[in-house]
Amino acid sequence: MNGPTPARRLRELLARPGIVRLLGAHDALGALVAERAGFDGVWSSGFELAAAHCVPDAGVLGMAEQLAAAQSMAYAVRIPIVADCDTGYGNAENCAHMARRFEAAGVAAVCIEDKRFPKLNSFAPGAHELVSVDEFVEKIQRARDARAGADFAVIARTEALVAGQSPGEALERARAYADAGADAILVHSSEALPRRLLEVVRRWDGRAPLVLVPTTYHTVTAAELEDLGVKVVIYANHGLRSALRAMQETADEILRNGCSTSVEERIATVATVLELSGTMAAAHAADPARRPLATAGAA
Ligand code: SPV
Ligand code: MG
Repeated sequence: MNGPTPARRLRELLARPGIVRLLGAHDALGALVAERAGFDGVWSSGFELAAAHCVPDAGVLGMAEQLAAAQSMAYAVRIPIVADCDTGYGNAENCAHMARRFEAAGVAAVCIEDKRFPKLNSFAPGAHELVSVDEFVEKIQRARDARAGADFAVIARTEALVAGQSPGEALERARAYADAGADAILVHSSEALPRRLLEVVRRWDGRAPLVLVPTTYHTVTAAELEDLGVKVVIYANHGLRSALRAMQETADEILRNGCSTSVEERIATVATVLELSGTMAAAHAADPARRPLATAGAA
């Protein structure tokens, strides 16, 4: 493979000034859309993947399915893939296996969360139970120890605020996870007005980069988060949600009108689909040994 590995590219993004923006995806096409739009990387979203399979985002899909999705994204684009690995597929031993497999698949980073299995999506009503700090620290350490190269990143996500804990408790967990070697800390919140989250951000001592997912507090801009010291922002599910709405409208309209003419102006052309898929085919033809270049002129 030419150039730096995906893991190295993510390291470089984390080291350079400015906020890093990831877009959620659940397949190679979504990842390619993110890359072409100019996102720095892709969030391989468990929520999107579960929704695409019409199953709850509650630990129903396993590692093999999430790995296959992340691998196909890593194959299609050159921007780094950060894989949402839910709770790490079991105990610390499973986390070691997870790290080896995702790294070997060309993924830049894995992200594990401190929920008890089976996790529940953070926006779903119900009990959000966490594992102990010690149990999660062991998962982080085993995942890190299992890496083949030092660039591959392990991101630790705390669901303390989602579980109703205080900013102080969230900070305590975040500090323990960073001290255990997590390369970045994702602090999740399901609040529309993220007062408790912003308290965590303000009180964070910077021992590891902070990652935020502004799904419910979407009026906060990336520039504002950057000013607060946040390093990575993830738009976790906006590709799927926009595609879903468009697909529903198209399906309804075709049945209502008896033909597709009224939607043709709004939907992607067949030529666009051919071009996006053909880009990969052309790259294969040019050099079968090389990863396909998804974006013309990509470094
Ligand atoms: C995902 O995209 O799967 C996430 C983010 O984990 S969230 O859905 O907000 O939990
Ligand atoms: Mg998820």
